[in-house]
Amino acid sequence: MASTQNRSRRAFLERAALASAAFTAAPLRAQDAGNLPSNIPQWMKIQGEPVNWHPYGLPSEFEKRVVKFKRASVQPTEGVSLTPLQHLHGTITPSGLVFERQHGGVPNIDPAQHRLMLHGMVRRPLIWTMDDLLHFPSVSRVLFLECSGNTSRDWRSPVSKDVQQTHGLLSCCEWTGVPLATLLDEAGLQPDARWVLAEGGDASGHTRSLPVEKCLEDILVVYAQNGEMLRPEQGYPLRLIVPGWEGNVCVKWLRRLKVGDAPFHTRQETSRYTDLMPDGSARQFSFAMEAKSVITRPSGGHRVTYRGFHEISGLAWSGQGRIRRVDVSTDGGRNWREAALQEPVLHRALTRFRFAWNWDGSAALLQSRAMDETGYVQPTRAQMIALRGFNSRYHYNAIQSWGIAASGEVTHVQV
Ligand SMILES: Nc1nc2c(c(=O)[nH]1)N[C@H]1C(S)=C(S)[C@@H](COP(=O)(O)O)O[C@H]1N2
Ligand SMILES: [Mo]
Repeated sequence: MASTQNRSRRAFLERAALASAAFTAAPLRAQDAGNLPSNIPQWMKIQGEPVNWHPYGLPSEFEKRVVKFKRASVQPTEGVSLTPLQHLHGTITPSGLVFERQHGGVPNIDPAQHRLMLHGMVRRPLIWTMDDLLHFPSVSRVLFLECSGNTSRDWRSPVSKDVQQTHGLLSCCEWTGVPLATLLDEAGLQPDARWVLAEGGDASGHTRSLPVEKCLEDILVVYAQNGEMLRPEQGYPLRLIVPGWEGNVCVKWLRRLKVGDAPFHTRQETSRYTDLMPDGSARQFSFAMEAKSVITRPSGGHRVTYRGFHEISGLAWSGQGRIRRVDVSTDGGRNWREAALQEPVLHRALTRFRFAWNWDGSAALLQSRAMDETGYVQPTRAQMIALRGFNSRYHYNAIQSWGIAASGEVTHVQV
């Protein structure tokens, strides 16, 4: 059985290799021809740029299009800029491409002047310097960060053109810092402590309440991202990372934690970041990001240029745990087949999936469907609308569709 599968897979790949060889050779521009085999290219004939040309390395000048996209907003300091998921590989978002959601601009904080205060229902209120925090036992975890407003722009109709615009409020980094539990333990929680208020040090007065169980379970107070100190946009010098929960509670430029016996009902958890339901009631404290996935290649704005083998590739994630399985459909959800997951599949991190596809040149409808380890299955758009209606702004996680025309053009469609 296995060997039959291997044989047919090999035959498929051989066919695919032939097909792609026939279609991918890019047309030559006259000025390039001298650099192609069997000539010696220009860049082998002279010395290259000096060692340490950029003491802080930069991407190649040929990658200039791989940038964040700032969505139009009323004020320059309020709004979002989105991660270019269509250009990324693997699962880690380079620090310079992590999406931004700013409510009051990016403060420029001198870490020597930054303090973290912990007070309220604790036995011993404390204030730490950055240096103090760097001396606590540290942990590193790879975790996704997703704004709960991600994908909600297209709730009513497919206005976004590409995956950067549909799903770009999503990133995944290795974060390093101190477990919040360690800091709470230092101060000593009083017996009635139930909620912790986190306050950011930007001009927006960003504050959110977090249940004490989650604070003790896995919330991190982080100072580093992908091996270096946080970027200013991501909360330098200190922020919360709340594994699997909406980005809004990952308070940046963290300056104060206050322990109480009830939630604090701040602006960001009453007027905003609540979910209006079809019956007119509103869900509050809907923290967890439910399982979701999206195909990033091919995706909106791409063009499939040849018949034959293509690797469909995308990302899956769940705030409730590990991704267990991703299915891919090329016919709008009539038939599903299981995609391969890139190991290791990490808890509450992005997971890369891949699916071998032979495009026959006819119109197709690509979809992916994630299932997490709790057994939760990503809903269809119809299920999502039936449950949530059209008046909500957060936590849209329905299956995404990309239409492929016979011309190879890929567009955002909704089914
Ligand atoms: N202090 C502060 N924290 C904040 C915000 C903010 O504007 N100010 N925005 C929140 C929102 S809505 C999200 S989605 C995440 C985004 O984190 P990022 O900008 O690092 O991607 O930060 C959250 N933390
Ligand atoms: Mo957000």
